[in-house]
Amino acid sequence: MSDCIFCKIAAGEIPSNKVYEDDKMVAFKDLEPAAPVHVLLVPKTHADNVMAAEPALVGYMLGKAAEIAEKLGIKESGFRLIINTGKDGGQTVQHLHIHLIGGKAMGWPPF
Ligand code: DGP
Repeated sequence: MSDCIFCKIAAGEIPSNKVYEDDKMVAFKDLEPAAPVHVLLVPKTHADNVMAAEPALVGYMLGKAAEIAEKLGIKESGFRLIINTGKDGGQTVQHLHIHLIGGKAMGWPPF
């Protein structure tokens, strides 16, 4: 989508702090980190949200999240994966993204 910020980041048209990239997805540091480690996993093909994305792609990204967590040094201590979806889910960018958050102990429930 031409006016989608995450499409532009994924295509390298807007700079970001990338920590991972392959032919299907990128992962880059969140602009407003909620924890010492906070990256966003974003598919290169546009999908408005998790419901609009191919399930196989979502599964692929989840597998990569574990790999990226290891690369970022939070595999042993633990981490959280979040997919905000829709208005009540708190989604502000309408392009599927998985938050990978860690580097501190987190509570539950998160709201
Ligand atoms: P969500 O609320 O789940 O839609 O989260 C969107 C996240 O995207 C939010 O934590 C801030 C982040 N974000 C928004 N715009 C940019 C940007 O241009 N660059 C980066 N790195 N992160 C962004």
